[in-house]
Amino acid sequence: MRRVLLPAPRSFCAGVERAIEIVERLLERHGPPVYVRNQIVHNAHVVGDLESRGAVFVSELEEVPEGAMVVFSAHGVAPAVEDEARRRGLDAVDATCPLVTKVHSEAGRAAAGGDTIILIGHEGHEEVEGTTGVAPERTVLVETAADVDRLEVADPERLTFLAQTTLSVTEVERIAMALRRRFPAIKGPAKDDVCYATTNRQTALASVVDEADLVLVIGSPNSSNSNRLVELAEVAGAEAHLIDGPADIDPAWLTGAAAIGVTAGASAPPELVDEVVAHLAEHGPITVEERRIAEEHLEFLLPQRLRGG
Ligand code: 0CN
Ligand code: SF4
Repeated sequence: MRRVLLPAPRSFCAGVERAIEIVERLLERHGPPVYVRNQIVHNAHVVGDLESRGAVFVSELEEVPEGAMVVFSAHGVAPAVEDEARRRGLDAVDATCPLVTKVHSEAGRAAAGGDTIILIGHEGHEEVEGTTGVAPERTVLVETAADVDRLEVADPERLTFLAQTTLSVTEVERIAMALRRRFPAIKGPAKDDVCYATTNRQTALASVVDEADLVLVIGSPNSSNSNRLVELAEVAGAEAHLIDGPADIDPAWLTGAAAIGVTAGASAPPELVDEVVAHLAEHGPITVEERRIAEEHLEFLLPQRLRGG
């Protein structure tokens, strides 16, 4: 009998649920179209579903008609984008996760205090663009511990480091350590900026990965936190694949896999986990074991104008 191991927590986090609910409520109250700048969260199913209900995803504000409503995605936007929305007379609704907003506030505070900000993150990711945009002239991106050696800073006594919320916890710790070693006066978050959901999904997967021959991570290719789960499994020596859903499963992967770990990134809907497990059951008898390492009860308030009802 094949074992299916389900690490928990997995799938939607509080920030993703909030972002999706914002778009849903706007669709209900105002009817389509509701414009959304970038993918509301990095998941093809979520985006496809909202699109079918009247959401229109755009990559530039220019694509939004004058005076229309536009939602900013969970990953946050640079202040310049907010300014542009205001200039164009758009009605902007901010679905940025409050934990990303918190990093923006820290960036603002550090910059106001005259610090250079060392941002740990991946170049080109939307969250990095947004956080960098808080103080673009004062922010330097580092992606690896090796980047730390190459850093040139104006004043090593006036530095603050911050991080993208959806990175590998171990990798961020490694980079933070390299920063502290090279710049002993650097200020940084007490722990790190990697959010509770990213951390929990990594810890949960780590608790089962040694038992799994194969790990399936449900998530879309552009989802940072989902990719970090695949990496974690690979580093631990398991074969791992990122899948958008059951259709992506290659039957050849299942041959000889006696124990399969199935998890999902923070932007992947929980129904997809059920669908993947049902698909695995079609390939022979399975037992399903959930392994929970933490409970998540966090819920974020909706923007004021969307509360109630
Ligand atoms: O997959 P996501 O939409 O985003 P990243 O992991 O690529 O940052 O998950 C939600 C996370 C946020 C913000
Ligand atoms: Fe917020 Fe973390 Fe979820 Fe991103 S992964 S939306 S930062 S809770």
